[in-house]
Amino acid sequence: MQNIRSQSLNEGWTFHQIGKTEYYPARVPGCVHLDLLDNGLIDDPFYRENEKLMQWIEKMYWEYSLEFDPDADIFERKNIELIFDGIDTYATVLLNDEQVIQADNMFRPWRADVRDLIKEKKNQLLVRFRSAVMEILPRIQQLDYRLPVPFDKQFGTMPYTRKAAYHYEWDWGPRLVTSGLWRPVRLVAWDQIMIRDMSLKVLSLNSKKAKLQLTLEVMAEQKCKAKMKICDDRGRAKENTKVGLEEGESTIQYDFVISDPERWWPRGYGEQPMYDIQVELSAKGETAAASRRIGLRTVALDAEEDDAGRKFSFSVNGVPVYAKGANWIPADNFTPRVSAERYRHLISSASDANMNMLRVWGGGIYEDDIFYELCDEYGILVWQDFMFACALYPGDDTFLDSVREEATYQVRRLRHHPCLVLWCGNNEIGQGWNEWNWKKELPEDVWSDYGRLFHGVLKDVCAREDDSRTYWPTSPGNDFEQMKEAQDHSRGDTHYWGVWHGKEPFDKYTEISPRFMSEYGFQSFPEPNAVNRFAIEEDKELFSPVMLNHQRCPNGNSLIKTYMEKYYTVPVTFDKFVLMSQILQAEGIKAGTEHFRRIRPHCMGSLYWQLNDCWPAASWASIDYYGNWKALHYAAKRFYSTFLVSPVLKGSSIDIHIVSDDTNAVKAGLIVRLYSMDGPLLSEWKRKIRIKPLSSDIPLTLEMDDFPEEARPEESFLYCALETEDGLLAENMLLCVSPKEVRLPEPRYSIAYEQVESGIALNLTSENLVRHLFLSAPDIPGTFDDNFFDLYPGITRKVLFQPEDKDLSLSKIESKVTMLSLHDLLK
Ligand code: BMA
Repeated sequence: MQNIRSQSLNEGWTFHQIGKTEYYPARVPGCVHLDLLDNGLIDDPFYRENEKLMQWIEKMYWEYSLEFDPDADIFERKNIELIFDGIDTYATVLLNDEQVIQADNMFRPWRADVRDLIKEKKNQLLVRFRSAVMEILPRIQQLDYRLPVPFDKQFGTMPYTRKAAYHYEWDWGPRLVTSGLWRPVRLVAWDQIMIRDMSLKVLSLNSKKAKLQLTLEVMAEQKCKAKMKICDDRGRAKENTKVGLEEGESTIQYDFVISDPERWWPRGYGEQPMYDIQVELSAKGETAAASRRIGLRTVALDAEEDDAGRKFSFSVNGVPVYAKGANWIPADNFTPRVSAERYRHLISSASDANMNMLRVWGGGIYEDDIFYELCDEYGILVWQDFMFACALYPGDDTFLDSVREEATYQVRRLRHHPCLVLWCGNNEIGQGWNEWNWKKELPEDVWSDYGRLFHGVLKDVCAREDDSRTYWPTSPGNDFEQMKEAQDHSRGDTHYWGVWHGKEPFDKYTEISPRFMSEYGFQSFPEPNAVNRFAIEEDKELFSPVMLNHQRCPNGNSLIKTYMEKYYTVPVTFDKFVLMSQILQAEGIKAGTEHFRRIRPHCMGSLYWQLNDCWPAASWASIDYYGNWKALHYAAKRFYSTFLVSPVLKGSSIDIHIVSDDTNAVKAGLIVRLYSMDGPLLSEWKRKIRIKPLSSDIPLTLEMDDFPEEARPEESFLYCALETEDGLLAENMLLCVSPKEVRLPEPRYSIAYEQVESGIALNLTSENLVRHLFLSAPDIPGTFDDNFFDLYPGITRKVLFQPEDKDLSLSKIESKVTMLSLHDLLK
């Protein structure tokens, strides 16, 4: 962030297990599991049931060491700091045999002033990790009660340690309790001045000017006057001024203006211009520089009471934004190996599926900087939980001080990102207290501790460090107070698990009317090629030990099967079962999401559970661990598009809903066709309509009694399209009976391949209805821009395949593409 002298200490580490004599090379940033894997000391923890063999690792103590020489340019300076951006978790750091850090929280950096300890040559840096489990176990054995935990049932140490909760197992992830230097290590040195932190706040914003407030935290060797320069990469701000610095720490505040500002918008509402604001401070012959990339926008959460309960509606630059997206979990059990490319793939996939919001859920990590940078770039809003989930936490001063430190650091690190729109205290703890028997089983003190943490420490940190965003204490939450009753769907945000955990049918979604749906989900398996990467042939059975190991939701596989029996039939082969599970998931979530969009503005958000996976497994994710889009993700691209046409069967009437997230009114043609599934068109309705901005309407209602006699419900379907002169805005279809009763015809479609500039186009034309066509090109790495789609009689669909190897010939690809539709799965 600034031009002070800095030296990376990421290279050259070794590690060993305390009590053993073998030393091995280690990776920093990294963790002990990755180092054991790199050195061939363990097998891939994700393969088959290997996870079970890895449980010893969490109980061991590990030592990481580095011998280093500081750069001459560092060694000469008056001030030298050793900085660890992240230590996971209990560790003592020694430099040349002197203890310099005692770490106990993975979510904050650790620094030490090492000027007096550092030597010109051969410095010994040692980091001794203690087991996060063993550190806590003896302590909690003394207590009269245990704090409730969702998954770490055997030991129950999770809430006592400031470490990612999902490391201790979750209902979509393994138990792999890591230790290590999970973020970079470096030396930082300066003589006179150093900028510790830089923040920028938008004070006011209109089309003519943006008024910004700059805050700098500065360290100075002695009291002095400094010159301050502010500029930006677009030449809109230019300031030269003088500021006074105290000896030690000073805070400088300075207001300035950017003229003719270009505003930052969430995806779908406008562009995402960013300004790189650079600051230089010069004093006593030294210059310290810092910069922040910001976007200019205002954000507000309207959580006022209304006649229906309590709203939960975000607006950006004054425009109400319907939030469309999913919940984000860490992209790996071992996050240090998540590359920038993997982050980009996931965030761009969210954007490609027309999402505009992700919720960083509280059982994982405060994400890497790159996550928020990508969200800024793609216009994806971020709902940020603090890292607390599904458990109660201690309330002693040491714990609260540690959280205060962590939260202050994280809010300061992230507050300049335009993507960030909400701070949320925790995941499901208010709900847990009121709905999961905790209230009955635990002393009242525990609930007071909850108050101290979520209505004291975190609320205060947010108010002090970032008053531009709302702090929402818990999700789901009814209001801003400490939650006294069960979640109320008419107030605040909702987690609805009646479908899936509650075994309710998909159409139950349409019976609830939340104000903002922040969690709902349904599981599926990753595609056959992905399963092959963690399982062998004999494992490919739903209840095999390996498949059960890669399914962490109790009864998850039985639940998928039960739902499948209800809506379709269970295919005979495992590969087909896997594809069918994806179709089921896509249909279920589609039913929910379309409803939540139809009831706007009563409901102003839909975030399904969950976007991604941390290992290869059956889960609620729409993108598997390897980055493959499941059927749900392709469906999301359709059901989250700006315009939605959504037909709904109500008794014998069919309402055709049109939902628009466009800020402009649009003139369009609505076309509804009743087809026999075998091809013939039976009826057609056409309407010219004007779609109001940011709206949901029913421009057309059909009566099934008026349908021609040939339209047998189990053999006909309704096709809906919304068109303008420029092309198709949206399309959708409706079955008139449950999928189980449908009699799908034998598919009759043809395919023509065409080499186009960006890859290979597949032109698919069908004579009859083909449902959920799945295209794959085994052994040819590449992506289809659409998949698991329907083909409608006589309508050609163009799908683009982009092979990674751009030189691959058309005929090679042609011979490799395979196609399976729902009809094939039911055979
Ligand atoms: C939600 C989440 C997670 C969990 C998911 C699926 O409530 O907050 O705790 O993984 O349900 O059960």
